[in-house]
Amino acid sequence: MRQCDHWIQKLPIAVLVTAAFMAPTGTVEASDLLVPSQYSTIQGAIDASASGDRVLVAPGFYFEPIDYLGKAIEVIGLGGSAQTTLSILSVDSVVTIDAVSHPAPLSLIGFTILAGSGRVIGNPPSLAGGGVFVRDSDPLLSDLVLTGNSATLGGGLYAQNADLTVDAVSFVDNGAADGAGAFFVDVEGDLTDCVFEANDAFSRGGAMELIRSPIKVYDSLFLANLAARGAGLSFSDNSDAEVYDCTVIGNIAVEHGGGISIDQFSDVILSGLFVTENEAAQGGGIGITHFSQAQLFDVTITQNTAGEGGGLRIFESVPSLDRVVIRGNSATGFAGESGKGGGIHASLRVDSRMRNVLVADNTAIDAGGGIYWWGDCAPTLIHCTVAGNSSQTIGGAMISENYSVPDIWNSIVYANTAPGGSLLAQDSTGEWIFRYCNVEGGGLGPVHFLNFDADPLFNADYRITECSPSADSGSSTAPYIPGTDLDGAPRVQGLKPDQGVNELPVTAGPCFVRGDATADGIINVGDVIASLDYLFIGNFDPPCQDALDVDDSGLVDIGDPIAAMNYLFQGGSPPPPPEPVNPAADPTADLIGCSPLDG
Ligand SMILES: [Ca+2]
Ligand SMILES: [Ca+2]
Ligand SMILES: [Ca+2]
Ligand SMILES: [Ca+2]
Repeated sequence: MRQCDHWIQKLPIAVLVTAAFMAPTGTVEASDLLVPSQYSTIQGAIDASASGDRVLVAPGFYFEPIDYLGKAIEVIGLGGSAQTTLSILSVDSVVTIDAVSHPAPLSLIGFTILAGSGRVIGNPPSLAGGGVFVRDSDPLLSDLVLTGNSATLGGGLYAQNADLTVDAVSFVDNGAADGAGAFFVDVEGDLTDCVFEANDAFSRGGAMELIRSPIKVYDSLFLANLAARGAGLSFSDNSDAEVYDCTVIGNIAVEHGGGISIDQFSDVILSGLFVTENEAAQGGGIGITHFSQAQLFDVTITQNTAGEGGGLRIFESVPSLDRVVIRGNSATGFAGESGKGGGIHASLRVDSRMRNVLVADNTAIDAGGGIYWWGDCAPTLIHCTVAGNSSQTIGGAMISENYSVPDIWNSIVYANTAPGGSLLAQDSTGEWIFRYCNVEGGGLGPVHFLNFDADPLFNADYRITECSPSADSGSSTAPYIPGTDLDGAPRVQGLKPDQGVNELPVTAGPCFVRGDATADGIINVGDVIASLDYLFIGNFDPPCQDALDVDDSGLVDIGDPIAAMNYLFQGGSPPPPPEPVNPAADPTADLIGCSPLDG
């Protein structure tokens, strides 16, 4: 048995798992070196160790920089980060893991790492990795608290040319020029269950800056960090990273990307994110700039504030958005910015595809309460709802300028406000194409297909409700119809897709009164006349074709006005449901529609 067995009962579960699954390899028997019982310092134990060994550190406060000296060893604080602290006074990284190529397990587990200031690298020289410096090595970093460290690059952690596994690490109150919590260059790997709080970068990446680093981040919190750009996360220079199920809250960027900045050819996937209460001069929630192709899926961007682009600012980039909520953000014009684009500010060839996107309750001090499009933008919006937004000038819903032409399908633009008259607005070169949309006040410009204007019957979250005229009023010919709605329900239910972000179940679909062809709530001779007109003259455009199917045969033909007359004048039975006391969806499925666009 190992001499460390008496420690086992004190080991955190993560350490036990590590010990069980990472048995040392190699021909020489691996050893456990105990600090302070066998070696008075951690470095003393490392000096005496060989690759494959473990250095097991008892709880306490250790005041020394440690360097793995290129050895593949595990350095484990047996009491965990809450009981084991490592710090230094000299100008150095507290922990250095450099050029470890041996295949044995390499890890740093169970320490609070405090007050480091980094190692000198590069020319001109920078200080890198105040707390932990990793280069040319692939360590596991687990159960660490990196706090009160500073450096030029990576106040808490600097990693270069590494494949990291970072699990349950807190980065708190670190400072740097770039990447105050962590700075990654040419790094792969995963971060899971991490917390980045109150880190402060002078330039990019208050919490984390990634350069050419396609890492994956899971289940982490980015809270109250500061930077010039990307106060939470900053991705630049081809960082094709993926971020899942994270919360980004209360971060502040002096310039761009309060919560997240995605810049310079970075194709980032953001999924399951909640981005709220962040601030920046441009792009309060998220900024996507310079040829980046982010994919946002199931992302909520709410209550963020910026000079322009309160929720999202997109510049010269083509992100795609699916199932995204952009709500309650504001463009205030502060920091000398335009005050345009309360929800989204999109400029210069933003040819994005946006599906199931709710843009609601955003405000702009200047044009474009919901969305501001400028400069050759040709986005396609499918199943979007733009509602409840306001501007203090023009374009409460949206504004399209400088040769931009949004192509908008199966969507709803309703209940937006602006004092400048038009709720949609455009300059002399901007344009819109609306198809199969419900647009309050109608659209602007010459190219529109089959739209109408009728109260969509929103609930408090801008979902259409039972009997909405937008039910079954979208077109199945729209491009890129998504498989689900914003809430994950099957997208097409009933005869046709619904307009806007949500799809009603068949039973809540278009509502009508059978026999009431004129939709005035009464079945009388006027309905018979309208029905005959529809069948034989063609002047009558029925609000709902299904109301004409008096006998519910699934066909509208001469039998229907005959059935109506029989009921009205001969004492025949009334039309089957839905009846005047309870307008409802058709209880018997057929191929007759009930949209204002049918007929
Ligand atoms: Ca439908
Ligand atoms: Ca009637
Ligand atoms: Ca019939
Ligand atoms: Ca029927």
